[in-house]
Amino acid sequence: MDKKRIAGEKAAEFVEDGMIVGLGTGSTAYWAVRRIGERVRDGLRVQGVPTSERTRELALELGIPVVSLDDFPQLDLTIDGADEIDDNFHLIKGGGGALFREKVVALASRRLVIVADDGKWVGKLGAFRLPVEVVPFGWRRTVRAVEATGCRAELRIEGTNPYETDNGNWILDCDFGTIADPAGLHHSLKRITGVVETGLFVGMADTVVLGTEAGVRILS
Ligand code: ABF
Repeated sequence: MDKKRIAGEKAAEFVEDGMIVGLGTGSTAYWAVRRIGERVRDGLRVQGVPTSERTRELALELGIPVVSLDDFPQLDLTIDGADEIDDNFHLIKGGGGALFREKVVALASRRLVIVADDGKWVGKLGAFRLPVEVVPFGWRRTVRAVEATGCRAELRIEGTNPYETDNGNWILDCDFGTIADPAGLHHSLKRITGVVETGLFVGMADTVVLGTEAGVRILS
């Protein structure tokens, strides 16, 4: 059973004619975007706001009309993936390096639908290292300040260079262990000069579509 695929394709059914839809990043959201593309070819009229350059390319390839968030600041629905989902629907996102734009698009949406395989469903967040987007200037000082909040932070490397986000920033992958207070940790990190955004999406997800061996589970 392709859990990612059944979750993504099921979530694509939430898209209604005339909607402006946030298009997520990652291998699970891929299936939702792909299905939306098929429905567009069947006559569905939607406009898409991608959460990353690579999703933008995919959407254009699939014939989904792409618009900018600045022209369409209020979205009806965003479908996106996650790295971890806890019992309160708090998320860790950003394994794909797109957390900043994903959060901006999600915040602009009336409804955030998260698609994932059931391996992402965890009791407590933190087994997955928390991605934190930081400004390259002064990043070593920023690392020290981030680590002072209680983690081991590692600069994400791609090839031989720091991974660069669509926004020209870098990512720290931070091991906090189990995260008991996602909201508190997010705010502690956001107070650090040099931190742009964290991969903690607290209280943002409205619906979770999980792919399981037994089929799709829709949780709200
Ligand atoms: C994206 O989806 C990221 O926020 C997250 O890291 C990723 C999960 O990727 P996948 O669906 O490929 O497991 O939204």
